[in-house]
Amino acid sequence: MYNDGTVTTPPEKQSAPLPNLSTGVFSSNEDLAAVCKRLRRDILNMIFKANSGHPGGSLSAVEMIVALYWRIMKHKPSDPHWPDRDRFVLSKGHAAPVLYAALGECGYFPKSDWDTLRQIDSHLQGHTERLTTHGVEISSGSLGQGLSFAVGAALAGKMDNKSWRVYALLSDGECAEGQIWEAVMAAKQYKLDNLTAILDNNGVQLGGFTKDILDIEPFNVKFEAFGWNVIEVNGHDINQVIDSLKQAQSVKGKPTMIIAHTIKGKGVSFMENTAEFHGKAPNPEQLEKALKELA
Ligand SMILES: Cc1ncc(C[n+]2csc(CCOP(=O)(O)OP(=O)(O)O)c2C)c(N)n1
Repeated sequence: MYNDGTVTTPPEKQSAPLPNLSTGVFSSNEDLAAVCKRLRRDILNMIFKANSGHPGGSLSAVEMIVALYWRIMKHKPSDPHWPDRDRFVLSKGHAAPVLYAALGECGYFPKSDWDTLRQIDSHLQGHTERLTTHGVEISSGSLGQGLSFAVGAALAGKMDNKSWRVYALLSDGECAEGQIWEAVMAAKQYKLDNLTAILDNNGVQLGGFTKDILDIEPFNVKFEAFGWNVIEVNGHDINQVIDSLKQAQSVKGKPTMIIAHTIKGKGVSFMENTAEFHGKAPNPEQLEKALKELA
């Protein structure tokens, strides 16, 4: 358990030392395409081992998570509660494996913990748990709540004159929740230019295509009408994602919504653009095929 802020894992099981240990702030010059592939393999391996979990919406979010954790956010894996850290809010909490993959790769906890995904007593539950997992800012489960949390955090940062920023990752099906739009209005009202949300717009949810269940498009004019700065990117072009996140940092007086056009299940041919692998683990043959495609 990590709820007292201490790491209880024996030192020999800790992850490899991180770059830039003099400041503790994570930095890496690693090729990001390689990092993305590795995260996709991590996600599939941990979901396979658990024999349950959400591969589709985890795989679609890889480039956004890597852009944030490897290039954009100020964060210290050795000090998860560092007061000056940027805050990341995983609003689409079922995509916990992509966050666990990044946190493990960055050194927040030993990678061997991935093997405990979804087990009783593991700190890596199917939806994120703020009090037990280093690096997790919000407990999740109910879609629609994360943006409100992010608005509160961004408002607190402004009131205290802090320079840290807040990032939130949403999903398209999640935007059917009315609470998202309440938070969208509040963020505009309070001129939260320290808040950047990313919409993982993969067009597929649990039961099929979002347009067939509740068609929320066009997202761009909706968010603009609600007073947000809107940027659209190919969510699998990591350079576009990084550029958009940098642009958002210089926008004044309003929050930014990055609409990332993505593919559910990205990187694994038989998982792409289908609801079948929204919440299903691969079987041994499927895992083998997927890992070959991601080699
Ligand atoms: C309030 C709420 N209703 C239903 C669910 C069950 N649920 C989990 S994931 C999901 C579909 C999510 O689809 P989407 O938001 O598009 O996510 P992604 O495609 O990125 O995985 C649903 C309905 C939930 N977690 N919370």
